[in-house]
Amino acid sequence: MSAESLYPVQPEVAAHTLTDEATYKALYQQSVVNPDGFWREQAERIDWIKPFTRVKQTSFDDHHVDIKWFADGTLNVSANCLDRHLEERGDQAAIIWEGDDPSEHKVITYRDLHEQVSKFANALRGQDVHRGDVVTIYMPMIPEAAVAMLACARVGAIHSVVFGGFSPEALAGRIIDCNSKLVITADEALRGGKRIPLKANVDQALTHPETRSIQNVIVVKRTGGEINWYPHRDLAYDDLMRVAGSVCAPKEMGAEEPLFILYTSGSTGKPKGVLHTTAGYLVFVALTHEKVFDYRPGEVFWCTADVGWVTGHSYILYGPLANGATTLMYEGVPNYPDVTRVAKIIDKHKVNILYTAPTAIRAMMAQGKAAVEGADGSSLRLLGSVGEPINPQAWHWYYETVGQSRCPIVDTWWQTETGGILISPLPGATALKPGSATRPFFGVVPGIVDNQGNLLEGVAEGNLVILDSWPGQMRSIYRDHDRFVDTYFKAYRGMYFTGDGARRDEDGYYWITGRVDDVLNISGHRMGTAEIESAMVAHPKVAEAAAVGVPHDLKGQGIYVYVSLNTGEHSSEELSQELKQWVRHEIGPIAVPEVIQFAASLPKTRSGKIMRRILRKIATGDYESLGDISTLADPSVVQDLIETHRDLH
Ligand code: 6R9
Repeated sequence: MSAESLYPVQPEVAAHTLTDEATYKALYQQSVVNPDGFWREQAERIDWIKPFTRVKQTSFDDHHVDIKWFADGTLNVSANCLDRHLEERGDQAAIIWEGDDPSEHKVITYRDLHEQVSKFANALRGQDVHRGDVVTIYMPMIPEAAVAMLACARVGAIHSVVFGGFSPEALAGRIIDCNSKLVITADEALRGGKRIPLKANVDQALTHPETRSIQNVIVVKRTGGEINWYPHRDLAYDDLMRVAGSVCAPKEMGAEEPLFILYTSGSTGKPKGVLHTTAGYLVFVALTHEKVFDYRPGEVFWCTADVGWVTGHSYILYGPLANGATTLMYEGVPNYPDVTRVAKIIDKHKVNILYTAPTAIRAMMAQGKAAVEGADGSSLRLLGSVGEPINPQAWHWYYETVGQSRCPIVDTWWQTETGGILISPLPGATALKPGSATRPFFGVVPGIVDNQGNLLEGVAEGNLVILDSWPGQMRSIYRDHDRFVDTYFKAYRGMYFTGDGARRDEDGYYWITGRVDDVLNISGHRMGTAEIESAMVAHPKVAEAAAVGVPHDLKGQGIYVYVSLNTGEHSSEELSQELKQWVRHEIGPIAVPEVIQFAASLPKTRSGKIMRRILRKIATGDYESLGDISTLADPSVVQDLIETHRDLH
């Protein structure tokens, strides 16, 4: 590592930090030597109804993976995010909402939010929604999405938020998998000036015969656009709120009762319902939000994620609100109406901490300095990155152009499964290296193993595993504990396998090298190649499909799909367009392939396995290093693929 790419902690940052280098080292040591003691103390940051006596009861043994934290304590998440702040900061902004249209914004105080959540929680009870019921939330980025999530937590219902960009098909699949009782949606979403027909998508999803578990659909009016109304099923949010009482006792929940399910893509099969529970999750997101962002009371924190992803759950909603912070929620997209929007929002609301994704940074960077044209930016103190590895070029641009070379960048590595940040710099403690997520958070013990599962010491590169549990860890896959164990604990026995590759350097810093499984990362969103392939082969003309990732300047990765057609079908540009539309319909816009290459057949081993390694190389035009192709059932397939690729490009 050359000296010029090391950014030591700046003196002004060190002078004000909550956690300096010595504190980090001492606390980290304590957290891994005596996790019980460390987490017992950290758990005091939240309010318990009944205090816990047991702290950590966890086993990564693949015969009985079992993860429990603070198990005999009771609490309520919404009371922790709202009620307990009323006395001290009832009139402080809990949510600053910025509309898609720059002329629209709202400030919601803790008192307002508490009242809305209490009312909506009463409304949910009125619709017979109680502890353990699953509620699907398919919403735009509007405050009512936060109200809906917190109201579920208040009555003990489990929310399953489905990103508003998913198609009716994908929504139906997620409703069916968790047997959800209720859907909360809006008439339409607004993003980048475009309307997205959420209610119509719900209507279509619910035509699926297996979605009969749904009793009602609650509809928030966002745009006032025209929608169909089914009186036996649909309820207007405003009508419910008008009559709901504003006093609602929070349900006393066990520490290990479910808080939410969030579907995420894996390397095989359909999306997994990642299950998070109550106390451990809340302690972990509150602690990471405070320490990683060095958050101080009164500051404005802006996480640009959508609440449909885990980043939105943990760092728009639960972490900040548990800490009594002011969280900014933005309805739109970073480049609407133009590339200066992010900088304008920062100035307008005096944002102190910005947490965004490399894909958004690259999109701004593509416009050079135009992204900050006319902006002041002096409120900013800290920058964060999440979702995919940040390339050093984007890091430097972010640091210099957005952060004015004053603001540290925390490159935070974590996953839907981990609940919160696991590897990240702490701004006052960690010298930065562009492109490295640096060091583990308190209580987190990463390891690097080779393909045989041997733990590697010192400088090493291999598969990233975590050796012991942390409170924010997922507990199971909803109603499929065996799949949970198979997916995460079988590859390397006794360890949690992340699916990522990583390198550890001479300073003990971690560099995430990307997924080592068949999961793609498109603009920071996870997409399983298996999901794209199964959508493709569902098309009547398609015989077989294989999806691989190719480097993409803005998205990080783009999707490249090889398709072989049924006998009698012929490839054409029209069919290629039709198949792209098909995937959009089956999964959603994020899954639409960049390129479809038709192929007479795909390269397979004699046992019938598709050799993706070869397909990846051909997709990037790297024909020279295909490696050994003699194990293929029919090596001549490769030449055909190369020729078609040449013609396409
Ligand atoms: C929080 C989130 C998880 C996957 C993860 C990894 C990639 C996330 C990263 C990063 C390098 C970072 N990832 N943060 N890679 N550096 N700072 O994104 O969750 O949607 O589940 O994705 O994203 O590959 O395994 P999720």
